[in-house]
Amino acid sequence: MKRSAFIAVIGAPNAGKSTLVNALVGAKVSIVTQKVQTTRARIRGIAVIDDAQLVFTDTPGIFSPRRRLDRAMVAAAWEGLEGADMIMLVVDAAAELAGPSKSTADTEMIIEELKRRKKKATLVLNKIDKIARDKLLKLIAAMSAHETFDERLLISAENGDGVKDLRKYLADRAGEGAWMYPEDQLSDISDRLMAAEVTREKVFKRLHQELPYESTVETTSWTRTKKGELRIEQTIYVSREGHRPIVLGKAGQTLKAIGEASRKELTEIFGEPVHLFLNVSVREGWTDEAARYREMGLDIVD
Ligand SMILES: Nc1nc2c(ncn2[C@@H]2O[C@H](COP(=O)(O)OP(=O)(O)OP(=O)(O)O)[C@@H](O)[C@H]2O)c(=O)[nH]1
Ligand SMILES: [Mg+2]
Repeated sequence: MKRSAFIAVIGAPNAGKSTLVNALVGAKVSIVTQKVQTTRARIRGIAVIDDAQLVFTDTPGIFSPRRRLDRAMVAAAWEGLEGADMIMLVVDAAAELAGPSKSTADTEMIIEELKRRKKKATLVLNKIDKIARDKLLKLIAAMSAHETFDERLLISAENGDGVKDLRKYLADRAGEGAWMYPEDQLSDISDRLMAAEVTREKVFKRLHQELPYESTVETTSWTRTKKGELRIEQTIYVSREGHRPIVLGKAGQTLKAIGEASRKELTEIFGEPVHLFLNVSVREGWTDEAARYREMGLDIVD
């Protein structure tokens, strides 16, 4: 008899959810940046531990949404709980210890909502590499006051501390059930979306302020050259004319660097040479277009 479990991974923006899902899967399935609100839609990462298949749902960070795109992202995160056998709440332990902040307020709000929904969750205190041991114990004690948590685990998704134990803990709790994915499948996103996400990661890493949040990347063409090599075309949508020159950079240097970094990673991911062509398109109001949301795997929420 096989075992399986669906595990939702939720938390405030920047808590390290995507880093953790990648670590649990053992491959990069979800993009990671230093900026908040990197993940926009639900992405499944799949790991097999002996007879158990664990299907992790990485979700967008949960915060108080204002813009339309934010609302769609937060709704997608809460929908990640539907059908989940277990919930992991990932918390940036270093941020918690640093005192009240946007991050701690978001975490507090998520805990309240979990309580309201009568959901139990496993508390995963992340980024312990940034914290002294004695302070951690205090933090655990403080967080233990919440009856929402069935278990508390300390990890560093970045350096891998505690990740093996967490994986085992989850695998041990998986119930009997058929595997939902083929044994070697690592994620549920298409190659086209994965390619767009990788380029979006580079956009997030190289551009700042509101620009990353007002941009999106779509794969528009996926073909083979005469020699049979992979040729990918993508469009970076921005919402204002003034953003185009910023994405391009002086003499096109910024766009070139984004393309170069993305191409390099795509070559690794797909295991073959990739020819990548990037266009920049100004599309005022793309954040109100259903088609743009569909491409990202999101639904518009009013
Ligand atoms: N020091 C340290 N940094 C970490 C750890 N885990 C994640 N990070 C960093 O935290 C930042 C955010 O990581 P992500 O994995 O993108 O966080 P997220 O929760 O998916 O963020 P959103 O998708 O924006 O909600 C990145 O710069 C990571 O490198 C950790 O264990 N230790
Ligand atoms: Mg993320």
